[in-house]
Amino acid sequence: MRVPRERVITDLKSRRFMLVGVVGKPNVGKSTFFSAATLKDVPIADYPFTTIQPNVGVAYLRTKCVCKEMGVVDNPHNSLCVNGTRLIPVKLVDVAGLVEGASKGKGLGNQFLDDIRQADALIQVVDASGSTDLEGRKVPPGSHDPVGDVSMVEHEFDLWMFGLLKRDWEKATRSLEQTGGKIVEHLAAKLSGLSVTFADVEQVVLHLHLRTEKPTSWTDDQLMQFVVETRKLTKPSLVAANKADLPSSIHNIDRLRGTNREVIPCASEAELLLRRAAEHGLVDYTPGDEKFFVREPHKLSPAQSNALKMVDDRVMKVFHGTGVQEAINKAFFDLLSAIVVFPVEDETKLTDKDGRVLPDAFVMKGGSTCLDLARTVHSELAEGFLYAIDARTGKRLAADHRLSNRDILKIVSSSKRG
Ligand SMILES: Nc1nc2c(ncn2[C@@H]2O[C@H](COP(=O)(O)OP(=O)(O)OP(=O)(O)O)[C@@H](O)[C@H]2O)c(=O)[nH]1
Ligand SMILES: [Mg+2]
Repeated sequence: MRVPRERVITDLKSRRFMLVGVVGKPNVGKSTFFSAATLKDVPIADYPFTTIQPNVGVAYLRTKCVCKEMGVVDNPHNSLCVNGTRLIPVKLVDVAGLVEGASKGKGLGNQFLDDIRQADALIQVVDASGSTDLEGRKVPPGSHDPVGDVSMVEHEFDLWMFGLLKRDWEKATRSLEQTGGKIVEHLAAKLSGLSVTFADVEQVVLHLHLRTEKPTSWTDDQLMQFVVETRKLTKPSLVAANKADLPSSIHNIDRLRGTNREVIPCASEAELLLRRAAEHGLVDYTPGDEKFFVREPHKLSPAQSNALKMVDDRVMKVFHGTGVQEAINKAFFDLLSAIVVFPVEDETKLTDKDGRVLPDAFVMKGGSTCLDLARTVHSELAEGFLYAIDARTGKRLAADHRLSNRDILKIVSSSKRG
């Protein structure tokens, strides 16, 4: 099927949308993953530091639509529905590669780290085939061990956050103790640009039993522990074990799994090829499918035929998918406990004001409330919020009612848009 190229999210800077960052050392396939997921043309090349400025784009979350359950034929507006599978826009950012020493300015230095400050979760792309060294230079496949790459990237992130806090640590903590200031507030203010909240800091400090009344006593090790736990909490990540189509990857994928991280075998180049072939009507393929179908084999050139056969033999038959969509879905649904909610204006017909059936699907953070949904739809709806109606049960729900995955809701508001 064809996923349209037009942008369904126009306001990419809006914080209404969760953001997932695609990170990793140079030359592992981050931009290929990003391009496959967003169909945005971005520079891809087999040398390090191809990407310098971040690329932001729209990918899709794949989930079962509610149309079949509700017995309706839908007419989506902000998303797509393909035979009962909803594809909902989400935001992805592809950034420059990170090398050891980046936190001290090596490679492109802190630029990369700045670009993922706002990310809610990270997909760390790894060259599982071991055909790039620690700095992303080409080496014979299988000659580099990718296991260490994962911890290198995490450690650089930690060193950067540590440096941010350490810069004025002595002075700031002394002054807090003298004036009765709160260390949790200080840390939250320092890290607010990284989407770290007061509640996040409080949780980590409590968990580590750090002495809040005497921050001058914290050792560097304790501050580093704080940083590590804060990263894990606020930038949860998974590993996309990329270049899985290369034979040397198989063994490394198991070894990466041995590090107790969520690891998804990935073949970004294969996904890009399938998405482009689908766009040109050559194959039937919806992102996340386990198989693809060639429409008219006789119309393919020998090169196209060979490329598709390779994808089938080395990727689809081995891994049952390219892993790109799975990584995106897992980042949102597992790491961020995201839910999908369907707002409607008429809770009996499941339509919007233009009569479109199940027009919108929104991806929201787990734990979001009816009022959060109103805010997501429109700020005016939230200002005049009265109650919501559950389209399945007809029940009224209060502002603080927590939403469930696949809820279909009408927001009743005193504002004009209600
Ligand atoms: N075999 C194989 N090669 C891939 C795959 N994905 C990417 N590549 C190749 O890896 C090289 C690097 O790809 P990029 O997407 O530019 O990598 P990057 O991580 O964005 O690189 P920087 O921007 O330089 O950090 C290119 O030659 C890609 O064609 C894959 O799934 N399989
Ligand atoms: Mg790149």
